[in-house]
Amino acid sequence: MVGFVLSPGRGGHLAKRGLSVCASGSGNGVAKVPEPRRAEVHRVTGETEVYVSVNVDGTGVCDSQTGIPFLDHMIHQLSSHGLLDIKIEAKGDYHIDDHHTNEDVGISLGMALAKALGDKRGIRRFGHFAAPLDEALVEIVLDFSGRPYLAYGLNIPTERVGTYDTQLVREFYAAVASNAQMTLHIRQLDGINSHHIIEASFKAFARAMRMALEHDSRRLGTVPSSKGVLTDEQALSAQSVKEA
Ligand SMILES: [Mn+2]
Repeated sequence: MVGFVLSPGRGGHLAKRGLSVCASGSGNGVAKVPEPRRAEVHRVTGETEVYVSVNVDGTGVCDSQTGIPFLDHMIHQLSSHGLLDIKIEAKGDYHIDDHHTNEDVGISLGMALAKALGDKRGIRRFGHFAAPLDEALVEIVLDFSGRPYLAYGLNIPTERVGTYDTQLVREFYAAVASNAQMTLHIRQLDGINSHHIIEASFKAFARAMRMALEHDSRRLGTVPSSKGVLTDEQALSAQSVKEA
């Protein structure tokens, strides 16, 4: 397994311009009926244009049109098993390959999650799940710590699933972890079929996120950190400035 530290706001090889972000409903911890945690990101670069909306308190409604069919299939796993409402519209420089669009969808989804969660009051913070898909078994352990880190342990035996380059799985997870400010460990416990291994990882990721992001009533709306802070606001705002 290879671990590496991600710098917040990664994605610097892309020429960024035209970033806009809005968020609502992060809550103040005293509302009787918490507002749904939603955010939108519209991100435009010289290589891609990506729109993402996320409702963390959703019911699993998904409309993903990334132009990359296998990635859409995986986004549907996140939505369905994470009970996240996700809408994605993306277009990019597919004539080169799917790399930029795949990564920028991950960046935008991670940014939308970070914006929707705000200061992360009341969440459980940690999540873990091990999901099987036939012979494949993948475990995800994650922490919405404010500290981007990815330990990626998938060994996918084929270069492609359909038209999807399986190297892009790692790129997608790295982009989400970096921009959602998440510590993310992915362990493959078993598996032979590439489609099964990847899909098991997304199912486990979805359920682990659901565990981490659900409301912890005993938290009483406080930030689940002994330091009192779980969001690197400086990194988030620096990213917005850098990418604007
Ligand atoms: Mn499948």
